[in-house]
Amino acid sequence: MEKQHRSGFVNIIGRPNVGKSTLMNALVGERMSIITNKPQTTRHRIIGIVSDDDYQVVFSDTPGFIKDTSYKMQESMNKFVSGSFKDADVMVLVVDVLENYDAANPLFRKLESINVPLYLVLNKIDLINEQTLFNKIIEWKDMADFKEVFPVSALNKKGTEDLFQKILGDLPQGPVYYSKDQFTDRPERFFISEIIREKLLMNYYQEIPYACEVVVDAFETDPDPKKNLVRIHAVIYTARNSQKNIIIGKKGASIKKLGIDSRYAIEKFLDKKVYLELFVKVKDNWRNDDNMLRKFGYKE
Ligand SMILES: Nc1nc2c(ncn2[C@@H]2O[C@H](COP(=O)(O)OP(=O)(O)OP(=O)(O)O)[C@@H](O)[C@H]2O)c(=O)[nH]1
Ligand SMILES: [Mg+2]
Repeated sequence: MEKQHRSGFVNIIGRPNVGKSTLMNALVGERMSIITNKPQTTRHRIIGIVSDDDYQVVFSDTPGFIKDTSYKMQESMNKFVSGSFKDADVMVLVVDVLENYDAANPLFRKLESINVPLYLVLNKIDLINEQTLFNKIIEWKDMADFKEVFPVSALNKKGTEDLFQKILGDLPQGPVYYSKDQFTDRPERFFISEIIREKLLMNYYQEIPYACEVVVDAFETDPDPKKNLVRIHAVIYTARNSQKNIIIGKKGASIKKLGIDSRYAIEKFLDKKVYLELFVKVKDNWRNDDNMLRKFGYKE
């Protein structure tokens, strides 16, 4: 008899900077979500699909839940997190093993309403010793109705395969949601804009990268296949003119470096040569502007 097909949605949630995107990339085995050492790196819900003949797991990476929002953009980011509570077959809460439980955080309070298997991932165990880990497991294990606690180092892919196998066991019988050769539902353009945003976060300080959004508005493959070349035109939107000047830098030095770093990473991602043009535009206070948030995909 043929084996039943199992499938489902596995949604990864947690506070900013705990390693959700690193975990999702480790589980999917692809570099999909951008990762930086700064909080609020991920701004959208990004899916990564793992398929085999008899299963399909659809992982969702989500933005880190922001306790105190200052912009409408962050409210939208939190809405992406809330949305992930509604369609989950399995939920994975990721915490940094060094963080403490915060009873006042609405994210943790929302855990009570989850009625699908909920796993706790204590991430970054490479940073602590066994005694500390033991204490942390005791501290966290009863904070919600966790089906199991997984000590993990997403960075070193330690413990991630066990987690994957456990998740597979929880998946209900279900249909093939996406084509079996598909890794995600977003176009290449989205991932390219994310790579540029990753380089913005790495190259600029304080508020600057947070005030930026990147839109790829042209993506053309050279008609000559021997060239193996794509031409990309991207716009970096900033919230103020002074930020635009900082992005560009003295005699354009800063944006030149950003362009080089981005091009290198995009070439690796696409496995093609890339010709990249970056432009900077100002959209005053776009993080509170409903129209701009719609244009940038933060609102319906
Ligand atoms: N030492 C260590 N660092 C890790 C581990 N997992 C992730 N990190 C680091 O933690 C930082 C944040 O990782 P991300 O995966 O971007 O975290 P995130 O939860 O997606 O962050 P947001 O998108 O901002 O919410 C990066 O510097 C990662 O390299 C781990 O297992 N061990
Ligand atoms: Mg992230």
